[in-house]
Amino acid sequence: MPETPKMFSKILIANRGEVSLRVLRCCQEMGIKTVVVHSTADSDSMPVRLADESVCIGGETPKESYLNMRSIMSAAEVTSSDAVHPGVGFLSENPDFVKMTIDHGFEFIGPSPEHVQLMGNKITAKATMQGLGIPTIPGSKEIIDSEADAVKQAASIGFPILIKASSGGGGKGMKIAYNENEVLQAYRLARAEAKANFGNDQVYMEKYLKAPRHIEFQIIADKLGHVVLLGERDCSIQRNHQKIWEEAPAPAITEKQREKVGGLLARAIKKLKYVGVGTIEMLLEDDKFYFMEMNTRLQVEHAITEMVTGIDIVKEQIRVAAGFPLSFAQKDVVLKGHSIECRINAEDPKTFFPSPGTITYYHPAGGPGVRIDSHIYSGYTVPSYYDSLIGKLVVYGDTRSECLSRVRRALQEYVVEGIATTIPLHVNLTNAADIISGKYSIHWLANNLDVVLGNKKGE
Ligand code: MV4
Repeated sequence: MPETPKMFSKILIANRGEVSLRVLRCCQEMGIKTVVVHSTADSDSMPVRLADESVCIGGETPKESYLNMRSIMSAAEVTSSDAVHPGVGFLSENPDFVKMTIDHGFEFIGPSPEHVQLMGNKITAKATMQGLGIPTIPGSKEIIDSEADAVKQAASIGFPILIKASSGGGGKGMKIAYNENEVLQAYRLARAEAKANFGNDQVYMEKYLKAPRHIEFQIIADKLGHVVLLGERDCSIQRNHQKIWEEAPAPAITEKQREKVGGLLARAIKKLKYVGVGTIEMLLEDDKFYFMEMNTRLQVEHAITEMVTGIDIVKEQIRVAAGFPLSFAQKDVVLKGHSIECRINAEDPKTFFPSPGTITYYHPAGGPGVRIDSHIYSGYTVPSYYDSLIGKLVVYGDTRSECLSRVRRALQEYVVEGIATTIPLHVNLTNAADIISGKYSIHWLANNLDVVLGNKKGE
């Protein structure tokens, strides 16, 4: 007999910035006590101020603090926490951290270490999903471990080809070859880069899709075997693999496509006995979907899915980790309206250089359909040690057009002084013809920098 689940009394949040605050707010609403761990650079952060307890776990660099597993375990132990929420980035997809958390007697708010490991290896992830009937990009079945094999496989796949690192993600260790003369160099470079970045030089090969869209499906699964799809997001507007602007639902797909692909994915996830929130990243080209990667954590852009489903994804994530069933079934999930997220980064909007420093004045936008998830405040100093995300402007509208108008209006209201931010870049995006029409691929931003930098009107 399964035990009756018991909600956590205290959760340790092993992260920082806006996501730490997002999880903290959820815990407070659920009546769960919070422990926020922080580096010496984050002692005066908003999540630290709002938490029931906080523990300094190390120095400014991520390695000393947010990646310091032992220090985080000690903090969980001395505060008698029940569970650890890893947030996004840092240790959230590290199977050793998941194992360590469980071995110390805490619940990990996320999937099993086996699932995290399976999806962390892109070759095993792809083979698994293919075995479950998910379409994948044509390519090598296995690791390519010789130059002769690289040449042979490339010829059989057909050019252009893309070589990817098995431990990759984020685009590191990816090399394109447009013809047979480029294969060997691409292969050598991909292996060297993979080795340098991940300490693992295993690579594989795929047909290179020239201008796909990045569409990701949000799923959530409980320990009783229920799997529910929460629709999808288009995250094609990105720069150097950093997402900048995301939309839900994806403007380029039909209800029929959503149901077909979404159904396939939900059934695959159920067969895998996956538990927790997850995102299945797909590429869409010429009306065909292909599996790319699965992220086994909460994502920054989860909020736009919350806006169009009315579901608190973090709350459900915590509930399923504690062993409760999902509080809704697939038939209860109805996508309504449209949502857009603008990532507000502490970056120069023309050079994209980081712009840390003190915020001298802060006035967040408000009004109908506007949600801002941000840890910043007037007088806050953005440290230089971490990624540059300082907030998310998350907007809802009954239609995509109303949503866009609200994004434009909210950006006019939003004031952050003392540091440079990407707010002006988003203003230009909202006025670009291809953004207004919703016709863009993963290369749109790189190909339209003159529009985004305000040097050219987007019409
Ligand atoms: C691809 C691709 C085209 N063809 N695979 C980027 C990072 C990693 N997650 C996989 N990525 C890609 N894989 C094939 N066979 C293009 C990309 C890609 C990309 C994907 C999604 C969002 C932005 C991107 C930017 C550049 C390349």
